[in-house]
Amino acid sequence: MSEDRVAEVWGRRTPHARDTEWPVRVDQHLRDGVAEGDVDRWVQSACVLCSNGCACDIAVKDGRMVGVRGRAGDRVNHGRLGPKGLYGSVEWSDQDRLTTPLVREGDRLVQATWDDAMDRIVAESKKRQPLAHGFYTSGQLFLEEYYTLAVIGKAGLGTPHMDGNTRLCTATAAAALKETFGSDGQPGSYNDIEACDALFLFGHNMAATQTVLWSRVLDRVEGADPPVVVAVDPRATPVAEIAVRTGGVHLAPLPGTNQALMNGLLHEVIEHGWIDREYVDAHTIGYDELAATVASYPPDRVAELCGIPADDVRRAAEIFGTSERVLSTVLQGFYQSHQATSSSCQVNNLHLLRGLIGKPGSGILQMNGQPTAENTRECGADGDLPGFRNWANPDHIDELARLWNVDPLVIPHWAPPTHAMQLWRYVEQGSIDFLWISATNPAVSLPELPRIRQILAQDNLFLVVQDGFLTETAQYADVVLPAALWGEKQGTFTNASRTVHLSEQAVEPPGQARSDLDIFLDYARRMDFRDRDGEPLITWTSPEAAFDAWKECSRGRPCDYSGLTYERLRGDSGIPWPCTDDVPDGTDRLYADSRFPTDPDVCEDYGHDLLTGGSTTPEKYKAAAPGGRAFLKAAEFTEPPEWISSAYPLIATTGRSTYQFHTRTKTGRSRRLRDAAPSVWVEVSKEDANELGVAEGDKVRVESARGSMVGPVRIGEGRDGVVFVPFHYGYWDNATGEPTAANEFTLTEWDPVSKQPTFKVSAVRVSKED
Ligand SMILES: Nc1nc2c(c(=O)[nH]1)N[C@H]1C(S)=C(S)[C@@H](COP(=O)(O)OP(=O)(O)OC[C@H]3O[C@@H](n4cnc5c(=O)[nH]c(N)nc54)[C@H](O)[C@@H]3O)O[C@H]1N2
Ligand SMILES: Nc1nc2c(c(=O)[nH]1)N[C@H]1C(S)=C(S)[C@@H](COP(=O)(O)OP(=O)(O)OC[C@H]3O[C@@H](n4cnc5c(=O)[nH]c(N)nc54)[C@H](O)[C@@H]3O)O[C@H]1N2
Ligand code: SF4
Ligand SMILES: [Mo]
Repeated sequence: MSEDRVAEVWGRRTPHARDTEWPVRVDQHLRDGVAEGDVDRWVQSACVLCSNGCACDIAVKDGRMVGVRGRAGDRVNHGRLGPKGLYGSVEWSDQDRLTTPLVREGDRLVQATWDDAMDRIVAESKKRQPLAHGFYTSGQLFLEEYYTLAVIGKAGLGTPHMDGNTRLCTATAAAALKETFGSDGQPGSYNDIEACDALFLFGHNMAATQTVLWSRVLDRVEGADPPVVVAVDPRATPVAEIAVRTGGVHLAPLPGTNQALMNGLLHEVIEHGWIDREYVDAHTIGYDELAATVASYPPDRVAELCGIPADDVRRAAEIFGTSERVLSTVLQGFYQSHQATSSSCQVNNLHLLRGLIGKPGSGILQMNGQPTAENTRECGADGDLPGFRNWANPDHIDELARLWNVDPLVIPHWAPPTHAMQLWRYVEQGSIDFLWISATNPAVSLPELPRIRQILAQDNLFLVVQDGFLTETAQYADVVLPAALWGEKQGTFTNASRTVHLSEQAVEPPGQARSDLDIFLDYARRMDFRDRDGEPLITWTSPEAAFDAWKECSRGRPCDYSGLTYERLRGDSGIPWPCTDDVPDGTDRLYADSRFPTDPDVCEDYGHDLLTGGSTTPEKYKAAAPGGRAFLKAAEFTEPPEWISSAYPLIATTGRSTYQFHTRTKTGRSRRLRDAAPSVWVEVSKEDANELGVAEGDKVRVESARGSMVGPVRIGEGRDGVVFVPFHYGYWDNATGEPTAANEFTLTEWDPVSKQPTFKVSAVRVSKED
């Protein structure tokens, strides 16, 4: 493949008409100096550099991973891979990896044996009560690893203090789906892209963050009967460009005003009668309250609140209201905000009002970000209970207790599971003083880093960090465990549209590194967790056996895996759940029958007040008698927790670059990706640059009430008053020692329902540095 996917991010177009198959285009990249004939074998997998989960084969030569190739027959990518997938998948694999455990001796980390490292962990663990333990995991492990960790936490130790970095990522996707439909579970399908007439992207820069999915959109845009695109993003992203080009709208609301905008769109849809009354009456509850709430959001008011033209609100609503088939996607521009769940629920509401769900071309994709975030949620490694079970429903607890053969009282369910922001607070206060971090780098990715560094550095904290690299976070650890990464272990994971892939082991891990599954199993063995009959609690020792155990746990639940096997996943394509004996090929889209999992004995959650986060009691929920209908939940707009002032006159928002993934442990080790986006920048509008007296490339400091970072100015096309900083560039510029992380200035606030932090809105000042 000679294309340069750094320059041509989405690759060659393969345009096609509505309702026709997305053509195949196979992308391949081999490391420098490797020719196709050199490859010893190709090993089946899927990309783990975003939630799209593009299926690929890994090229292996002499026991090394030397390249990747997209899988032509897979439903997700039809052979394609994007820049990160092509250039970022394997190059990291033999660069400064952790190869032995490390333990702390004074202020140094020194090499240790596995026995020594694990003995230390187990000794510290046994010294403590269950509630002194916290586990902070990821959206980047495999399903088998999460399920094992969840069983350890819930049935072994009995601690509610477990969450993933998915709290920063897709907690709102889960929350919005639970509030509206009763349970997590992606309603839509990627196949809806082929069939839609209008595509709405709410706070989702798909062109940069799911590049292969965006090439799927572009192939529709350039084919016959293209869809109209609407972009909701304060910045002029490539998505916004296409919105304008297709005759759609680019709505650029002020950060933090999504709820006002959504109320405005709903207002228009209701006002013009663009609703399917029959569908609403038969399949939803809450219409009257929704209509009453949005009645006070006419376009002129919304225009003022959001800082956008009223006619754009009208036009966007008209597109939603009058297109035959509408597909919506939602991501961090909505999720990382103070009214995250609420504004994301309004997207669900728009679809329900028009009955546009569960049909080809009409769907909702409450997106995921990380490649395996779906599994964190399903398996309960985010604190929720495995299989989308409801912690407040005693029957669900009993089911798990029977499955694991433990006393139901062992399973923590006396209060909601501890969310990550609370978990970090407990660590700060010292009530959790054993913290085990796996596959995440919170010293860069959590908000308000000056505070996080203080928490990590506390003397009384026993900190375990499990990673493939000596990350910024690992530097603080008492014990560092070297993990085998993607390609070095076997397991499954599920993409944002419920498609499950098997990733085979291609090569041996470096040195003594072990899979996360083996590490968790080793801990369980050393802790000697037992079931009710005195038998070992965890009976599996291989990924496939863990998968089989999970299948039983998921049986009968919305995320039913019971029809899947490793063998079936070795076919041409991944398979979307639910997959059972009745639907052996999986399920393309949910809710085709307009029946939602809201029955009180089925639902994953009894719901919340969207404004306050207050929980609905089981009694109140049952009294509403949802009976398989979806909830239309409403909320007023409220101002963000922090807003501009004379001291901090600009709003900073943060996000991603096409070429880097998060804290860059993998993409930063790829020469092409590193060169494409080597260092941080600060994006400001032309007008703001003039006002600040800065030009392209000038060094500026972005400072909030909490901290500051420094970077060169890039003049962008975004709206005035808004500064954008990518969050990939952790800590300090090695040459200058200056802080480079966006999270130096972000704040410790979160959405009341999903508890997802508000990375997208901080009040800052920007000043020129000498
Ligand atoms: N290249 C790349 N791709 C990735 C990742 C990566 O690190 N790099 N990470 C993966 C992960 S884990 C995730 S979660 C996804 C995230 O994928 P996205 O959500 O698409 O990415 P972000 O850049 O965080 O935010 C999206 C957009 O939200 C806009 N925004 C900011 N504030 C607001 C607001 O108040 N309202 C609205 N409507 N929009 C706003 C930003 O301008 C930005 O363009 O990407 C995944 N894919
Ligand atoms: N300001 C700001 N902050 C943000 C965001 C934002 O938009 N703005 N976005 C948030 C979001 S959506 C996300 S998802 C987070 C991401 O934040 P992090 O999760 O902290 O970012 P990563 O760099 O992906 O860290 C994952 C770590 O896991 C390791 N790893 C990868 N695979 C494995 C494995 O198989 N086993 C083990 N043990 N380790 C592994 C990697 O080496 C890496 O160190 O950042 C959040 N922070
Ligand atoms: S779109 Fe995501 S999953 Fe697909 S190749 Fe790119 S980074 Fe990998
Ligand atoms: Mo994420």
